[in-house]
Amino acid sequence: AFVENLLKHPTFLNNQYTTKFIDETPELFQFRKRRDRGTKVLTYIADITVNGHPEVAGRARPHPDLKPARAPKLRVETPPAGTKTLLDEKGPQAVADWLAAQKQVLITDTTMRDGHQSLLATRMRSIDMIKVAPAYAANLPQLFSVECWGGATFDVAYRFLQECPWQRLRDLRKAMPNIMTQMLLRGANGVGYTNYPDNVVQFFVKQAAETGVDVFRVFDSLNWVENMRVAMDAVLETGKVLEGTICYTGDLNDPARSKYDLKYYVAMGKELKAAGAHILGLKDMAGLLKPAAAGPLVKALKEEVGLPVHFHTHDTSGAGIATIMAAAAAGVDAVDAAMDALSGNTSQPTLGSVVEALRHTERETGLDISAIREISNYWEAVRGQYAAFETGQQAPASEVYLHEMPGGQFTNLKAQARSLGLEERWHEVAQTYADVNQMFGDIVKVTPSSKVVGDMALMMVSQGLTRADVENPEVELSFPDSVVDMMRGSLGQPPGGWPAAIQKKILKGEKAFTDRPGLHAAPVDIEETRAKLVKDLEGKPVDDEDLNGYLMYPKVFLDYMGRHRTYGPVRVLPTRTFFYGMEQGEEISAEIDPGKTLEIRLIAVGETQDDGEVRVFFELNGQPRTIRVPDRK
Ligand code: BTN
Ligand code: 3PY
Ligand code: ZN
Repeated sequence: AFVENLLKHPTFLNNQYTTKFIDETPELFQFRKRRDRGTKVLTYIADITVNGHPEVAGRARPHPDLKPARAPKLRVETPPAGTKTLLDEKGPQAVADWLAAQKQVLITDTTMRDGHQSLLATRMRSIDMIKVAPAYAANLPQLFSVECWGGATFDVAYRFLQECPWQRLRDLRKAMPNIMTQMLLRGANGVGYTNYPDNVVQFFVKQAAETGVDVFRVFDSLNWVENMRVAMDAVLETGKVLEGTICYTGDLNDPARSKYDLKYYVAMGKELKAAGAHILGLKDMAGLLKPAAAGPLVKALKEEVGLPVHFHTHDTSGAGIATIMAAAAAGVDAVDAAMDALSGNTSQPTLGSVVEALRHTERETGLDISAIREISNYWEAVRGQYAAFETGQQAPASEVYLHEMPGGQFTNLKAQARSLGLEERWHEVAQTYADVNQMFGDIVKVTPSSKVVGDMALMMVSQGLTRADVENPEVELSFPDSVVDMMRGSLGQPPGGWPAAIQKKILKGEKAFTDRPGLHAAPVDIEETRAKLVKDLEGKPVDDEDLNGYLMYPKVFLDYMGRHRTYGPVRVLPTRTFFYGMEQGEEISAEIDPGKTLEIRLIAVGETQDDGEVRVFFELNGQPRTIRVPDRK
């Protein structure tokens, strides 16, 4: 519907005309194009100033005294050699061998991916990352990697931030030439929520490597290695680092949760090694690995699998650093942490505190704590801009050991519960989530399987159903689509398969499959899809990055392109302007091309006219400009 409205929109019609004009008048190209983008960006600012941004309506506002975020000074002119230098010179196996040989614990900074995904609903904009990236390269060159791509950031960039995720990756890669970038890849689910055809996953991985990903952390939402192979093989083909990943769930030291025991994890680790993984990822997406279990687990994986181990956790319970210390004592090679200002609670443990906790021990990290503080201070000011997306989570909670929700899902599900009017019944949702997990056979819960469990839990709480009701063959129920699809086999197989009785009830006679979902999806004709997309975009050329965006998220991508046509490159706007527009007399600058700046001043906002439009008066690089936008309030 958005695209339909857009097609009828006067601004769009106007822009369409302009585009044709440009195409047919090549000598005007440079000049027209620049002016045109300026008008588009002014249209966006005018629209937000008049109508507000729907995403922040009714939410907390940034503190009025909030200082602009200033990136720290670079301590050296040329970034010193780092892990990326090693990867480029000697390849991924050399990186893994080097990692295994280090005495210090290596650190991955997750601030630009999981940090804001878990604390700010993934809403951090590229401009806030790119500004500080050179400080990482210059001042923290000893980092193992910077996790800055994948997971939920891909679709959120298009969907809510009106920016291209590929451009973010390219810009970050360029700004940190010496440190490896890292992404989270959901195996056959790519960066989406369903299983994609094999060749879509292959095409995506190839492009991600080309645009700038160095380390691929590949996992499967049911820990089914069979379903990870296509993605893992594709990574191996690129010559980048393959971090084959085990998702941790349950409680290793609890005899009552014996499904996921040491033997299980070691066997999976061996499968991943045999599949070609350079590094073994241990992904504790909910923060369930307790300190007393971390030692034995890391030790067993190191000794019996023989790959360097990279540990990822969430601090939801507050016990994250204790677990990291236990893992470090047991010989873990690398750990994830988030910069202090975006750490803790559902995010990663606190990077500076991990560094301090390990100082003066055998496993001291070698990172400069004052450089960390400066970068964290930058993030503190950035975080303030995103007040609208804060979740209000005040304290860590041991309740995570009950529900086992991943850090990235927790706040999301809470928001969903709120929108269904179930906010007051959150603890019931948590208990029901745990019940659903048991009903489904005690599964790994991580995107997308975690979403399925969440959907089922919300349905049960909102309809007042207990686990016994759901399991009762006498009670007729209609299940969420995602639940039916998972039981059908579309996300793959959990260890031991699905519990037969509940699967039968959910599928209502439909047959399930137990082989790899990729075998049920015909390959996509990539060039045919490109041709169709070019047509849908009225002749605009479609490169492989755009095509990959479309293949992962057709509707989200097209909506993004439609808005891009009207509003232009809004990624260049400061975050406050992007979400709140401008105030009368305010002046901002936005770098629209390297070295080319738009100086924008808002002069005044007119009254709403009889035709429902508002005129907004600007100065753009000193020239008066009037923009009309509809008053939608
Ligand atoms: C969204 O899709 O909700 C977020 C992206 C921005 C949408 C723009 S903001 C200005 C204009 N007004 C709206 O209601 N949507 C567009
Ligand atoms: C994601 O898949 O986005 C995750 O963060 C899983 O933990
Ligand atoms: Zn995580």
